[in-house]
Amino acid sequence: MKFKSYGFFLIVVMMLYVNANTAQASAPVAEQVIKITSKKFDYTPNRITLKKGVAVVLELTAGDVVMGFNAPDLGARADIIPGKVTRVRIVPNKAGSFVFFCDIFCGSGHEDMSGMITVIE
Ligand SMILES: [Cu+2]
Repeated sequence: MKFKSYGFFLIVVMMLYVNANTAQASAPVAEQVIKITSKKFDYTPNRITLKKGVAVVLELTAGDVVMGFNAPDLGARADIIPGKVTRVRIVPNKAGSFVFFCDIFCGSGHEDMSGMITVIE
């Protein structure tokens, strides 16, 4: 009887061990999410620092009217529709400072609606 329960204990330990290892191997690495809100004529935040080669997801929302988000040097562009969350995934492949701006006319002040993404090594 004593031997039997010891065997059961061993099996449980083995199952936990296997389970722990599988969980470790298959757990996806969560990508950092950065929320950016836009309204006439600002992005908040308008300065973002990313790491080269590290993927992030920008969650863009618009407070009042349809806005654009365009970071041409990083190959990222999207329309931001009020009431919707627009997700843009960026994997920066070069270090430097890159401008992003609104490319949908949203009123007088639109031309100054921009921000900066700094990518560090
Ligand atoms: Cu605009």
